Amino acid sequence: MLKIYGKSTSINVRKVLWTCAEIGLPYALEQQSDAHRALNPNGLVPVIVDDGQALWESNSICRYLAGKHGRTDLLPAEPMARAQVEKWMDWQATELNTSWRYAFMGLVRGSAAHSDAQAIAASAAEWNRLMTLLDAQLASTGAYVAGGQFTLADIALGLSLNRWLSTPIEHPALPALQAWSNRLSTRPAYLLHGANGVP
Ligand SMILES: N[C@@H](CCC(=O)N[C@@H](CS)C(=O)NCC(=O)O)C(=O)O
Repeated sequence: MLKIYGKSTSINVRKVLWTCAEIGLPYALEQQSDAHRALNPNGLVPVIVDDGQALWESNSICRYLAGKHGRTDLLPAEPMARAQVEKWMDWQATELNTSWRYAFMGLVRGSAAHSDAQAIAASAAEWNRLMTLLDAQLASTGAYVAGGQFTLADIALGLSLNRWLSTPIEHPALPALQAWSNRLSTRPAYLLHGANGVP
């Protein structure tokens, strides 16, 4: 059986758990330990072990699972359609994650190293700028992040959406983002692993 190392409350682990739920894939969730640290030189989770091979990086794991189980609805086979999904996943892991870190660590985690009010405000402003960019993309698709269908991009960014909504910053009114949030909330797997009260 697929083994997943990590906590069910960790945002990057939740991407993998949500993907498994969409696929209907059973798994065994394992505690973080020396075992996972031996498999991932970064010491981070998630790490999976499947058919005796280890893999880390949450977005790569989600792509692997969709590919292995033939879920071309979640990750299209056609190169350009696939790249459009991957593009938004990459954007989440790079541009978007970089924007929110300071504000989230200061406001939600209460980190003393992230308590500078100006830096929090700058981080929140950049986070909102990028969520506004995402809102424009959702307005243009009228449904999901990469087009008319739910894909892995909605999983990666759906967890970011939940974190944004859960962080006490000023949230601009973003109607397409709100409609997408409502659309995601009809999915049991989002309610279980995304909008479940954990930022
Ligand atoms: N780029 C990595 C980031 C992984 C990451 O930051 N994982 C966090 C949890 S969300 C972690 O392992 N933190 C240390 C810990 O929980 O011990 C990915 O997407 O998998």
